[in-house]
Amino acid sequence: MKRIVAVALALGVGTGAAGAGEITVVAKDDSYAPRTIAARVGDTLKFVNQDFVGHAVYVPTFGYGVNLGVMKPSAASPAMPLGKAGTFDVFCVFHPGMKTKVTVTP
Ligand SMILES: [Cu+2]
Repeated sequence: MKRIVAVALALGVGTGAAGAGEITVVAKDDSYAPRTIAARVGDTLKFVNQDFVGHAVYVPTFGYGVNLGVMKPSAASPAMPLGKAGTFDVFCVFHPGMKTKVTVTP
């Protein structure tokens, strides 16, 4: 019985205390919205492109580096799981001004 409770907690089920939410970031007009994101470990980020041009989501920060590839117009990125606490910036390969700052807390 104890083991089942532990698994439920690890999955963020039941208590609402743990992470595991999905946060949607919109790419539109060559910028990300929101520009700052407060997340919890266990949450996932998902990027949605509402622009008429492609965007390419990547994180250059050491230890958090990820490249989600190109999102065509009206497409979405693969989910980006947030596995550890910290702060990093998300950019677009094509548009240097596109940036959102993500802070992940335990
Ligand atoms: Cu872009």
